[in-house]
Amino acid sequence: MSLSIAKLSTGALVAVALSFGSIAGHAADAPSKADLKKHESSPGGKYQPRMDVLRDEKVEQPGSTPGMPTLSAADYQKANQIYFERCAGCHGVLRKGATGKPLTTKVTRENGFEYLRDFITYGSPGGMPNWGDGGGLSKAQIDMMAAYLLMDPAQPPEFGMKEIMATWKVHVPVNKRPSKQMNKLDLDNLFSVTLRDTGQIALIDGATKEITQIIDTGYAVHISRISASGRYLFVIGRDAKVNLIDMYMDPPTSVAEIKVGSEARSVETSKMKGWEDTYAIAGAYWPPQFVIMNGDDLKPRKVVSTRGMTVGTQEYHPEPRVAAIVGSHYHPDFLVNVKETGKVMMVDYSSLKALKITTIDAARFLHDGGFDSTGRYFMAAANASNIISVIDTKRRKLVKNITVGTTPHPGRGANFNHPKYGPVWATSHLGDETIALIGTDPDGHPQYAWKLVQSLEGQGGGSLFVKTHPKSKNLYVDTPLNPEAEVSSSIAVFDLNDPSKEYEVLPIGEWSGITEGVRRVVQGEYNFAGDEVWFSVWNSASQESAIVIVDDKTRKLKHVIRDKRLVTPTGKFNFYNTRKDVY
Ligand code: DHE
Repeated sequence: MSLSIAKLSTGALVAVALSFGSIAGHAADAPSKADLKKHESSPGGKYQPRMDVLRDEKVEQPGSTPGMPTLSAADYQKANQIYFERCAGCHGVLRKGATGKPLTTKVTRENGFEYLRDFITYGSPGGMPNWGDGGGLSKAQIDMMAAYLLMDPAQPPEFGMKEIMATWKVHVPVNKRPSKQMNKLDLDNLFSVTLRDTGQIALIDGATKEITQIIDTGYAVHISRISASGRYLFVIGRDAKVNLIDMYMDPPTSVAEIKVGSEARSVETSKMKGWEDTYAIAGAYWPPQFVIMNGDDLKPRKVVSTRGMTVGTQEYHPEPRVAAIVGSHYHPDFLVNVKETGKVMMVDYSSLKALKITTIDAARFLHDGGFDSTGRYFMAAANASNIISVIDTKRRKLVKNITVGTTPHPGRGANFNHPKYGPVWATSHLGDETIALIGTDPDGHPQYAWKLVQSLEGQGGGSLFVKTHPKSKNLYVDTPLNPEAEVSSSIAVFDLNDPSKEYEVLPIGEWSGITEGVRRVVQGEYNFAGDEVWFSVWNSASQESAIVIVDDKTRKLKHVIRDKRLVTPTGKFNFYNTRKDVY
């Protein structure tokens, strides 16, 4: 096919003379049907970031390049939407590569239209899913995407202080707020529950199990974090909107909001002694940056870009996303996981005017993570590198990169005292059935510290979260992204007196009483007392979902919360456990 076509539209493409001879050449490299199926259904494949918010932002269409196709304005926007929704998570917003390969014009133009079209259609054994052949895109859409990739990449807008300020709203100023708690809520045993698809959170009382309030937050709301004093609840949406909710008001009220970018996933608050509630921080996927704000009204104070060099090969990365952020208990530091460069930025917030950042080389593709039981060591999962990086927050140093199973995904992980190895921290994996236990006690058990001391075998891959509690003898492992319905709707529970003992399966989906939908069971969360563990039964927005509560001692069903306001509940954040890093 000659690419010297001035303008292609979805319809027009069909009329373009395509050279099927060369396609046949590529088709010989196409993976087998069995492989295609594998890519479609792999848990890792399902769990890639979607830039759903950026997708809807209008971007300027790049000018045409001689010899290269160009799309009509309408098709360009359509292609752009598909790219942000389905491709940018792996290949990067600017197409410079992330966990997926770069798709710069240098690469795409070298390969040409037909190659791209085949590649998109069939995928590759390297992990790219097949988008054709029932993989989600029509032939016309694939042609459009092949042409789109030959054009210069779209450049979504930056979001600097001016844009951030323009979104900042204080609904109730600090001096108009109460000085003590005016409601009767038990703030230690309250849960903030993500209602993903309605862009809301539900506050649920731990004792009565009643929804006390629904609060509007950002789009496809992601996580909640609680300030060190327990007064403020921070919630972040995928649209990078942060809501600050004052839990002293009656009823609790969103007193301020702000947008820190176009796409985001993480928010945290200052936890160091003497700095409680002083600052909040939110990290963005786009633009690649984090923003430090006042803890009581979200006034933005400092915007810091994360663009820079990768660990190892030290190549420039133009869009390293901010993943998990934790607040240090040893220094006035935020620890910011920068995904694509593989660096943990320890941001000393004691002086915002002379910001000191200790940049630690960890491993590429940092995602989630949490503290060990002492709160000193940050265990960060570099998921696509199969590594847990251990950072000593006291000495501001990397302790070790530990290789675990395929695609670790701990959430914040789980800490317990192992009968043989002493204190350990656990993570499960998206890509295999194992649960990795890492020794975390360099003083009491130096021979096991920072080693993968045991690998338990769970129900299967597709796990996202593990959970236990200092008072519990159980370790719960979810598998919401496992392709088997029976596995994704149940939980494996291990006995911590003897972790090598066969796990028990709790049929949480069945216990919910809901019979429709996939009933994905996700993210265990303990109550304040540590004697109940709550699981979400996550169905699509048009179906019923629930929260199932298990009695931790007996592992028996204790209660089911079914309420029509409980739409797509996913993350649950007990106020006490979240603020004190109990997990
Ligand atoms: Fe999450 C935490 C990113 C999909 C539920 N998720 C996180 C964190 C990041 C992240 C960076 C850590 C925040 C922190 O600690 O500061 N999540 C992403 C993605 O990029 C991804 C893969 C795709 C996307 O486009 O967002 C993604 N996450 C999901 C889901 O599909 C889940 C299961 C359901 C949902 O609500 O969207 C989900 N993520 C969660 C939860 C946490 C989380 C419940 C907090 C766990 C905790 O215990 O702290």
